[in-house]
Amino acid sequence: MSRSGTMSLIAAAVTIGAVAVLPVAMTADAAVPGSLGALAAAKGKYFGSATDNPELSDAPYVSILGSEFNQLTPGNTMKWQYTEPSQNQFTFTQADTVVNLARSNGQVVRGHTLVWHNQLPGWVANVAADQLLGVMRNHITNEVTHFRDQVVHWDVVNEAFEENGTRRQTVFQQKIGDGYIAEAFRAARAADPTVKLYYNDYNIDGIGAKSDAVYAMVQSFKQQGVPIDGVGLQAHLILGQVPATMQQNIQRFADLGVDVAITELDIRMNLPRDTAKDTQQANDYRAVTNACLAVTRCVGITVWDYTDKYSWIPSVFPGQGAALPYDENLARKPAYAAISAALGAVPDTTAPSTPGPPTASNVTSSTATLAWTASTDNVGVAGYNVYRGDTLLAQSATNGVTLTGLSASTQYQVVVRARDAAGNLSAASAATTFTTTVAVGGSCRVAYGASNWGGGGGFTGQVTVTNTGPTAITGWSLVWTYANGQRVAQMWNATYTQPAATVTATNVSYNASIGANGGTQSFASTGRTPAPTASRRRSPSTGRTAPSP
Ligand code: G2I
Repeated sequence: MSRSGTMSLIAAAVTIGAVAVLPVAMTADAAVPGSLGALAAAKGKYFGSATDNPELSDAPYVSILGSEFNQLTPGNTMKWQYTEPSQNQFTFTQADTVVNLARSNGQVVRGHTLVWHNQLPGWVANVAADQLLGVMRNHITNEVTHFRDQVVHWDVVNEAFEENGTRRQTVFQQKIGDGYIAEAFRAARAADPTVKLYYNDYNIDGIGAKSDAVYAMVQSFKQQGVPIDGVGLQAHLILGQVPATMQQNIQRFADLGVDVAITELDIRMNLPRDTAKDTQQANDYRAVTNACLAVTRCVGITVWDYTDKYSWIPSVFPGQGAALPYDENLARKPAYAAISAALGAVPDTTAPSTPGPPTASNVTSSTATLAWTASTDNVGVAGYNVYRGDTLLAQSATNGVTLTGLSASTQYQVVVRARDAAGNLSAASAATTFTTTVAVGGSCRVAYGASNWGGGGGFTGQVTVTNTGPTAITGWSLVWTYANGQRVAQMWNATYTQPAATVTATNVSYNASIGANGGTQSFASTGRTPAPTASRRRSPSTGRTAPSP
């Protein structure tokens, strides 16, 4: 069978099944319905992500990596520094880990990269000029042979041009000369006759001096029969600066008879993110996706990792970042929705089912725990909103929540509505009513001093209330009960009532406030005999205490 296009292979693998010549890793048929990978596959393309070995211990990250994308690129571990750290000592362990993960996910792999001036082990620079071509061929032969039938593309040569279109003066350029790129492609073809061979670079996304130079090289390779199959546009872009000529540029390469891949897409912004930047970024991702979709030979898009958590941008461009479709908490950003929509996702207009009525438990003066029967949704329930009337009291990712900050001694009638990721809200559940309990809180200490006068016919009382709690009190009453028939005769700095044995003394306007953590207020009284004896008691209630004199 021919290898005329990556996705025709994928389609063949899906429909024909086990075709002997097909690498297992090319059956990118496991994409989860609705994922970016599945949507792209339906358009005959892939949507992939770079990844890197240290990230593979992050289980939530790996879960999305496996379910959302149908193509992976190892971000580092296929590079020369990792694969041939000492001359002719090849080690592919880390890259194999990524390839095996991709295979288990049914994802195709782009090989990145064989010949690059960066991340080269130090020994390469010391190779004699007349030896370097042989060393480069040996590297290519070993790596391409190791990954034969495991990768669908190779970035054979990476970043060989300067911005003005001249050749970058790398060690390969200087010691081998202009012909090194063609030689690299020939060596790769000799080691694997069917893998797609790419030239990959940045700032060749739109038409300009640098992409013109790459265009001229591809054109001459085609004329001379140098085996090149594709051009990788890295697309490390800046917010609001998707080249207007991107689609035209993709098309002109396609017209030369090569495939085009968007190989390292990210769109960076000046931090911090805000809504306007997120919207612009979504528009930019849409534009890039549409540019690829518009050209049949644009075979797919790879984001240079999918989450801001693992982006290379902030360490290289200080103050910039947030360049990817998922944020650092692995939540989808507006860019995700824009890509998804551009790839043809059908908008979700189906609301979740109505949740069951909430039941309230553990009701206190300020909190209550609610639980309800979960809703279902055609795509997935994203969470629940709890309302009191029109007021949103709380949101919850699960079918339960503890409400906090409620008012004491207050009746609450609440309903729950489920929501999905598209923002569809279910109908409201049946209502539940509960009443918060009476407020308690704070604490106070009361000091009471009394002395007899008038030959035992009366007494004076002096009371000091101390607020031992952490919050100030405004308005207080002190309640106590006389044991032996005493009556208040007169009171200063408080008003009082004494219907029987129990006295309630309440602040007057000028001593209503008692400061936190030890603030005090005092009042005094005279009373009729016999004088009481006991004088202190602590009570836990705010500004209300009940000493038993
Ligand atoms: O620079 C962005 C990309 C431009 N196109 C070619 C790509 O291969 C390149 O990828 C980046 C990786 O994403 C980075 O992860 O290449 C960088 C090196 O030029 C990689 O950065 C290196 C750091 O510089 C090292 O300090 C670090 O040890 O990653 C290494 C592994 O984490």
